[in-house]
Amino acid sequence: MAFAAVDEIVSGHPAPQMRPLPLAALVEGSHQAVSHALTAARAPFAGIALDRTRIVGVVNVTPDSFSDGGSYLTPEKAVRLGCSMVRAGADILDVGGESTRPGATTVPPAEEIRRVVPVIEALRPTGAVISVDTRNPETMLAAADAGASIVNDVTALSHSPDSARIVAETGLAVVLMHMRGNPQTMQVRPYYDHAPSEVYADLAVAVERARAAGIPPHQIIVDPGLGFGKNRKHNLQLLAWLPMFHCLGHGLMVGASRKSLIGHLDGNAPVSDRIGGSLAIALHAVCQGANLVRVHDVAETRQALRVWAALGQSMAESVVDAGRPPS
Ligand code: PT1
Repeated sequence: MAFAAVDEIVSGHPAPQMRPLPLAALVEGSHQAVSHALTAARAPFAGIALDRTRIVGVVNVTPDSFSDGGSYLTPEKAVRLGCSMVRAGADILDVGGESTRPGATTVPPAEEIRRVVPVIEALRPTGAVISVDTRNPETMLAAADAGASIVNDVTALSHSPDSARIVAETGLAVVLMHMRGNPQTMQVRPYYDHAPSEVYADLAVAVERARAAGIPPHQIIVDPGLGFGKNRKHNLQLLAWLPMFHCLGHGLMVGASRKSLIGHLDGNAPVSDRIGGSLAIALHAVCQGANLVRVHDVAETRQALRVWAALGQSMAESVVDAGRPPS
């Protein structure tokens, strides 16, 4: 992955200003810290090399999950789904026992543990890296014991004062996702002066909290949290400003799969008809350097990413060919 150009962002009202920055300016004093954060190679995350975009498959063990109407509630079905995702090319399986989609109801940690632990244990032999989608420290601990190596927390470790310590002590890697509000109320008139700058600032605070708790920097991934306290304009703005998030100096995850954002852009298409839009956003995220894409449709995403990578390779070779004298 490479950058072709860099813009400098200067805070301002109503929106920050962008101005093109000569690449040479990146090595100068005042830009050095941010340019290092932007360009330093990302170390492996939970043992996974981030040399290309990796696929995170969503395994819901919830009766009210938005995308599959709860058909994966039973552990057996969830395990079967997870195994098929591994065969289809998922690098990570994200197992969740509490839906966080807009309007979802909360699940007590004991019930959440009852749902996710057997599934994590059963998925371990597949060799996939397991992530647990939870905001509860009790569940993080139980999942770590069961074999998970990543915590994906939609509250960016802010739900409990114990979370960051538990992640640090267990040696789990973590995804810090941005949410404004909580799943019950977050979609009630979300407001930002400029969503990308505010989400960026909130994530910087979350990263600082995680680092202060002793979580190693390379074990921290950030995620702007599409659909979590954001309307259609905010979501699209975040997607347009994705590259800025690399300046946090951490790997970047994007999750847009089957979300209502896609319905809003395509005549209220129902959840079952959002694969095309999901792939379009996944490819956009890849082009903006996303390290992880969180998806339901692993086989389709894998194919799109492979074809896209081959096209990118061929484009690069064509440029080289064009610059060479005819032989
Ligand atoms: C996500 C994510 C997640 N999304 C991470 N974890 C969900 N790291 C759960 C809608 O508008 O993007 N990143 N865990 C699912 N959440 C939603 C949100 C589902 C909004 C649907 C919508 O339809």
